[in-house]
Amino acid sequence: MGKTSVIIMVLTLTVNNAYNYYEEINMNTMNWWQSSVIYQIYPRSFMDSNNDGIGDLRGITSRLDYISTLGIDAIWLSPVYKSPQDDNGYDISDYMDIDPMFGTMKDMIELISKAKERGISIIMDLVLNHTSDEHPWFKEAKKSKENPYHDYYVWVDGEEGAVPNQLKACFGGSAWEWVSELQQYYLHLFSVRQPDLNWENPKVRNEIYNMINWWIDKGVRGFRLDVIDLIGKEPLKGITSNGPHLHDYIREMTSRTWGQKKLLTVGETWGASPENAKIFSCMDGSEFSMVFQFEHISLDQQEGKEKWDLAPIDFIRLKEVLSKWQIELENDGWNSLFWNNHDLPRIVSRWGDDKEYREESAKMLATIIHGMKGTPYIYQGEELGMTNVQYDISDYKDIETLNLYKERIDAGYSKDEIMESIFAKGRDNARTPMQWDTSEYSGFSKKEPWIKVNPNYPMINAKEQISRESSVYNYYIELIALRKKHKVIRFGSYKLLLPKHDKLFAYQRSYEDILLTVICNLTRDYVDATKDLIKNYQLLLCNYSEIKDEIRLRPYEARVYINAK
Ligand code: TEU
Ligand code: CA
Repeated sequence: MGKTSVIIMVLTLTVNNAYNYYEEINMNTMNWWQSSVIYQIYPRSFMDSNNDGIGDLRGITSRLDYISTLGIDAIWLSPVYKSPQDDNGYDISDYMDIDPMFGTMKDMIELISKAKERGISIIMDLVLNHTSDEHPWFKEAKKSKENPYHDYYVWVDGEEGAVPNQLKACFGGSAWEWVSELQQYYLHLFSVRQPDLNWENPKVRNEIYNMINWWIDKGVRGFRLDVIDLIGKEPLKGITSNGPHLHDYIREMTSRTWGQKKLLTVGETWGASPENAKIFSCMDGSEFSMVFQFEHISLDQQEGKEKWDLAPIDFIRLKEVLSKWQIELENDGWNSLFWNNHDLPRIVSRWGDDKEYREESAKMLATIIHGMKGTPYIYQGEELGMTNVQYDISDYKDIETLNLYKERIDAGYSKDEIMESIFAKGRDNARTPMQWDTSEYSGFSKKEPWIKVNPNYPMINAKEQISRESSVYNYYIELIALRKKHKVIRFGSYKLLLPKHDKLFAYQRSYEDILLTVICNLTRDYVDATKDLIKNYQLLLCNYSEIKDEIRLRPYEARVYINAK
């Protein structure tokens, strides 16, 4: 054992504050976020402290012990800035204030410091592609073409009714909105109430960098950057993601803000290829720590169509895609690892079995991700195996879902067909209140929440799972602890085993002389694993309580082996 590792070991034993611990590792071998596991919180659905039916900052602070027990290093908070909430906070009207719905700046500072006491960092969500239409910049910009803020947004002269081009907004309809007072259109790649910022304007960039530095000074330890691959857009040429100046803007932003500060930065990049992701997550620190790529997440939709156009998942493709990202970013760049976020359906309902084998399949899917190299993200409730919902259309709140419903009714789809898509892919699946216990409204609030609670909360809730050793929650604790314990999980190389097997996802990790093998049964069938995969190995983890048949995997069984030495 080298001197360095001795120092690190002593530090882990004696220093409770994870900050110092990671600083120490930093100097020697790696970045703190390469050994970290991140927990995403969607504040309006996590915990309501003042019983108005909406989750808030003090609610989060009150549940820090729950998060800390999981073994989490950092929390990514979806936006809590001042916002008219047209898109649940992804429409910001003041980047430097907290929305009263979520609390106050004092509550935010308290959350940062209470989290820090537990060695947990706070990662803020930065929405820099667009603002709310109620942002003072946009209110000014709309006043006249001469207004100093006019050029903060993207405007095109034109005639009413003749949009500049066919660009579509993500939430339906044209991406261009007419303002008759100015005889101009403005660009909105999302809702009409989310006008796109003009990144070509250096004043916009300056304002943004100042704001970011202001948050860094408040003690946040990183940022998730919303749809950041869109900021280099050239809409009149039809270019939205990966525009020609994208990397210039990101490098400038990095050097003017978090550059030398050892923060975790993760860009949301729906359009990233591995080649591009290597640039975004280049280890020289010139851009981000990592990006969220969505190739695996987009596999169950019809090619060239929208996410609502459902297609069955092809497990061989899933294995190919995840393996490609593991291998491509092995030496250059860094992967994020995730199944879920606030925009995605619950993974157990999506590619597991949320009925008979809910716990087994939730744990199996977790094992796939948590055995890989990268930084894992857990979305609130995933650690309980929370499931999708099927509500009446009048109970949905998400702007994307509601617009889709109208658009497809108008286009002649049947109601059943549309609801099938919403049940499978709607964003509200992820946004139902956190299920804490069996009391009314699942212990999330004492008042009726802003969105209905999933009716299965009496069965699926944190209180029950904390108390039961075999729960999904306790399995996540084990997975996180394994990552911390074994270098091979954090840094080992990756090799897909049985690439053509359509039921098993098996891979091997290796680091120095240590070999780790993960074998997961993706189906509800019994499957015989080939004997030699596990010869001379010892079992580290399994999602069933005991193994009677070494060779045969039960429905959704997951096993992690390490080579015996
Ligand atoms: O999401 C980007 C985005 O493109 C999503 O809207 C996604 O495409 C959609 O859910 C899939 O159809 C980010 C945020 O994560 C999302 O919550 C925001 O609504 C969006 O940006 C606009 O800020
Ligand atoms: Ca509240």
